[in-house]
Amino acid sequence: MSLPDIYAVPGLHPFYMKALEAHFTVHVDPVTKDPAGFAALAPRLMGLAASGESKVPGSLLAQLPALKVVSVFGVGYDGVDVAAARERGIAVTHTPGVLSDDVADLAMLLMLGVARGLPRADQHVRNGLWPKGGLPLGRKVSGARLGIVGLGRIGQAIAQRGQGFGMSIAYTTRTEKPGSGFTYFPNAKALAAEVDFLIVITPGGAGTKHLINAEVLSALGPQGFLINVARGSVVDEDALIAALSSGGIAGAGLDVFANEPNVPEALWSMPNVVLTPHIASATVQTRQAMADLAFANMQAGTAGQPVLTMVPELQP
Ligand code: NAP
Ligand code: 8YV
Repeated sequence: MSLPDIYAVPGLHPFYMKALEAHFTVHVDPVTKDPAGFAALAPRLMGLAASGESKVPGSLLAQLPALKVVSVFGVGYDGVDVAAARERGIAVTHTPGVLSDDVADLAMLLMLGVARGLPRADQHVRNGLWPKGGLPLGRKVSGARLGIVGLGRIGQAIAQRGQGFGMSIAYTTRTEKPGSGFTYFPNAKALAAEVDFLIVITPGGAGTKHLINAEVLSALGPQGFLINVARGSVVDEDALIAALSSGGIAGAGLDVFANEPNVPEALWSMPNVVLTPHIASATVQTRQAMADLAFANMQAGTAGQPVLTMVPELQP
């Protein structure tokens, strides 16, 4: 018996691909790879496998009449046209929760790394510069004021870690979380003005585009640090580069960028930034858990069974 056909975006994580290939006939990027054959294949495609950064526009969904599920390997799904999926009765799933610890860990790593100048210190030793002198002093993290933009699953995991460092915790969200025990600010600017470190961990998409703009960075001020582990679109990258170059803020730790995998060259040589290539969930353990969940959603969705983790907008 032939295996059900599914569509996969290019570059999916190998753990996810391996599970999919054992149970489906996986067609990677068939629109681009075989445009002539796509019309014949399209009516057989029952699932679409994507990553958190993938673009899945309504125009693609419209070409897939048999599609039952879009299973995203990632918690963010801002590239998926969820409204178009709803209109066509297509389920959209993601991988919430299983990656929260890793993303929170990386946020702390970036915060500590930029505050204490870890990359520069490492290079100092490796380049044999230690005997010639020391380094500028860092910024103490323990006991400092931490602001979190987005207090969802990952934001709460960051807050717990911040408490472990004796930090005071404040946050902003669209709706106040009275049970959290943390100090609420109604917007990012008001929060930025009251903290030393501002960590951004909201979803991407139109609702949060440039939530962190020149005004917010100005409120954060010359002693403040910005950490972004959310999506590049949430921060106005030009405004950030201007603030970093002029001393408008003290430094930044960035895992996500506006036009990945391209990072503005202006950031490359700045000593007051720490840059990572969107690796917040990139551990063996977490990527396996994400693959297991994304695969389970694909299997259930294509079989017409209830999926495990539907995106909130499509939950009954
Ligand atoms: P979540 O539980 O849904 O939390 C999202 C939080 O963002 C909620 O507290 C929400 O507040 C807040 N929020 C949404 N829109 C906002 C706005 N306009 N202003 C202020 N706050 C807003 O999601 P999660 O699991 O924590 O994941 C969050 C995001 O992290 C993902 O969507 C993804 O983009 C990003 N992420 C990045 C990586 C990486 O590799 N760097 C890995 C995983 C996730 P309300 O409750 O008020 O709506
Ligand atoms: C992944 C992410 O790197 O979950 C998300 O939203 O951005 C990350 O965990 C990504 O989805 C896998 O490519």
